[in-house]
Amino acid sequence: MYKEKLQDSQVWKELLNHYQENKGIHLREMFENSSRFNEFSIRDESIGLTFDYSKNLIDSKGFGILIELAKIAGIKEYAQKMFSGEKINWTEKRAVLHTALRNRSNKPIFVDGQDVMPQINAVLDKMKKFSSDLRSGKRLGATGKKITDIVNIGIGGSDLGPKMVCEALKFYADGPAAHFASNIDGADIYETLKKLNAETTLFIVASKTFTTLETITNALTARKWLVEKLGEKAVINHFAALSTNTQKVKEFGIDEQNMFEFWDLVGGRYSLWSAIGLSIACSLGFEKFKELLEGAHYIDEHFLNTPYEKNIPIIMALIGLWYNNFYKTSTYAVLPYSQYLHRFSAYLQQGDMESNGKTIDIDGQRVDYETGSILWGEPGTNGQHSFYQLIHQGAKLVPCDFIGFINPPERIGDHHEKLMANFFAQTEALAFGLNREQAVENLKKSGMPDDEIKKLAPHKVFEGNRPTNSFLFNELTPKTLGALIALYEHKIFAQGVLWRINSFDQWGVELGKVLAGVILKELKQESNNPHDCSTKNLIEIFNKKTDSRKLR
Ligand code: G6Q
Repeated sequence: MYKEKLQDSQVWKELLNHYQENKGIHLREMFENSSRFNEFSIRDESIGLTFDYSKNLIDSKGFGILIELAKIAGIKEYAQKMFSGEKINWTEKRAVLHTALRNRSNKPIFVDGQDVMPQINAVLDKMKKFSSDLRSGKRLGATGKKITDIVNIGIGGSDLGPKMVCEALKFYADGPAAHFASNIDGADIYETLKKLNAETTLFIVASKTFTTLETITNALTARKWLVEKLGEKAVINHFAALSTNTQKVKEFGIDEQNMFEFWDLVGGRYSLWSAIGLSIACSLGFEKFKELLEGAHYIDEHFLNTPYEKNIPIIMALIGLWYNNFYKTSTYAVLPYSQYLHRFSAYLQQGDMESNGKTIDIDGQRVDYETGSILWGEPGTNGQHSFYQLIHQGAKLVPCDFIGFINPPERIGDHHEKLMANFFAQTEALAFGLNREQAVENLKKSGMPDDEIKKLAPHKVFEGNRPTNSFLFNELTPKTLGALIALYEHKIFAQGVLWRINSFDQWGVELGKVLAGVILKELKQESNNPHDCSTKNLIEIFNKKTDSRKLR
């Protein structure tokens, strides 16, 4: 499917030469060109976004070669294949159609000769009815009370997306309160249930396969809790399922009326646009959920139709590759200057690292170049008071994405100006730093004696030249959030094409699902413990302790 190995291409060699020749150039020098912002930023009025990538270690020539690389990789051709339903997930022989879920144009998309849009629209209609009935009180609990709380029970792709979105758009939430239980640690569901009243709670069991150990264990615990309080008959009113597995859903006792289907053409980490988004629709209302889809669809069109040179996800992908493969950075940070986005980096961690944390290429060969980066981050300004130290003065280069909003959903005093003053100050300081003369000057002003200044000055120097992207949106709305998520999804896709890997399988995660099952039997002492001496001893120590545990 993918073209030649780019790393053997002439363009790659040109990039390498360009890197060798220019790696010493400081952003201070690059910014002597006062039109640099105009050259390296994109303003999209329709979605209300300024994407400023001028504070990167890239000049016009380097950018041109990177764009050439993207063209010879054929990113847009492969995007077309994805959007039109070709089975680009080659290890699982599946189409990759999260874009169909938000295909607001409703143009037919065919997989194996069948248009997938009617089934997608049918589920959206069902979600609309279910969520409005729940919110209006038309659909009640078993004892006739209105549902005030929903609990999404799922993990990984069936948890991180809806949880992140419900948190990000909490400001707009006017429906039942949304809770999330994911961890198999009993503490998660225990602490969730503790706060709830069975009569007014609806459980949404979100599992594509409906076999995931964590989810089924949590769902069974919730079911037991509900049955103890309201009796077996109440299950039908208090449980819904989001799944591809009708049989297993029925076995659990969930009414088919309350089952929302999705399909193998949707990967878990790309599924918040599907039935997996039901908790979003219940909490915010279906109209807001639709706006989220619209924002993503807008970016889908941008990705498909905008020339490479102005294509935001492609530029994001190329900048990421530039640092990952040439500067050999191993991580990048995503730093939202919005408390509402406090789960955004955790969400993206799965999107990026599960998609591109691969080493086998399309030819079945182990790659001899770097692939997926490690993504991490916390909302600003909290991060500033902890790990920013390393970003400013550490020995490692950590490229960062700063995400901010011009208007807050609600003005509270001058909080927002103070927040955004930090955003701008940080990106400026990271780029331009503080040289020795400036550091000495500052210390002199504080009245410090010269001999002390001499000792302290090196510690006060900031080298700068630390790259950042800035994403400045007008405001945080369902539409802009949808757009933001889709930008990263397509960035990840584009990097997968550049690295010639399959961004849409997850064999590493599948392994985890099998491993624990084997040891669980040993913890229950139903089978022998044939492990290495470390694992063996740990299991034995654990098993001895179990006897004295107080079981709930
Ligand atoms: C996502 C992964 C993974 C998956 C979870 C939950 O792309 O496949 O995170 O979403 O393992 O799986 P189920 O939805 O099948 O329970």
